[in-house]
Amino acid sequence: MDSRTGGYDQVDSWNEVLLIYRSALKEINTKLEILNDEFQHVHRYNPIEHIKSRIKTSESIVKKLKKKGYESTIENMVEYVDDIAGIRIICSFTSDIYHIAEMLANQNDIKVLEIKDYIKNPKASGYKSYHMLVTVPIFLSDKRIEAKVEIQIRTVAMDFWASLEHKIHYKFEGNAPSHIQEELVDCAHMVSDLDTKMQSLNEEVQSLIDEG
Ligand code: 0O2
Repeated sequence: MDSRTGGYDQVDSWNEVLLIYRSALKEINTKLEILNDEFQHVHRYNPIEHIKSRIKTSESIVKKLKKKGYESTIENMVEYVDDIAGIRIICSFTSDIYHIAEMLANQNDIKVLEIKDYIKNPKASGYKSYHMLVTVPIFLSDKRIEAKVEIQIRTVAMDFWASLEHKIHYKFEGNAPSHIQEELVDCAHMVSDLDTKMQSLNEEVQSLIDEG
């Protein structure tokens, strides 16, 4: 059983596992709604444009386990598949991403297991996004479970790029023609420039608003 999570030793059916992951998504969604409302109250704008959450399909879980060389057992799913419960948070500006990540990490019932900052260190494909792997406690009638959730935080522009790249990746089964891959890298640079410009424009406007 995953040494970083806990309580699953008393869970014996896949339906109960799903119930736990669905509950974890609800917990994180509620936390995000509260943070967004508070941010609106203090700073007069919403850092979160929208949130998408999903439970990974059993086919994708089995495929991921197979790729990693593990048998398809409930134990292996819980231990080795980190994104059974996934949340994607879409923000307007890059600075919002770091604010949200910090606000989440500061909640003392959330344990941050891993951070992958593909904004500071983009993938070779051009992919940019901020990934947090966290656990959140789920209280059932007779036990407490620390459930894993993968949180991806990105801007609208990064999300636009990732959606098209994902589509192309699947269409060509990971072997897109090189000119398409190169154009995607070019687009990723344009996305970064756009995010930088939009953020500085917003900061300028915001300071004018604050001056009154
Ligand atoms: P899906 O279909 O989105 O669920 P892991 O395989 O998760 O144990 P890995 O690959 O090191 O380990 O995790 P990483 O890098 O944190 O990536 C996990 C997820 O990030 C992926 O999930 C994608 O959602 C997204 N992602 C990572 N790299 C790319 C990329 O180059 N392009 C796009 N569009 N998305 C990316 P899945 O399970 O691969 O896919």
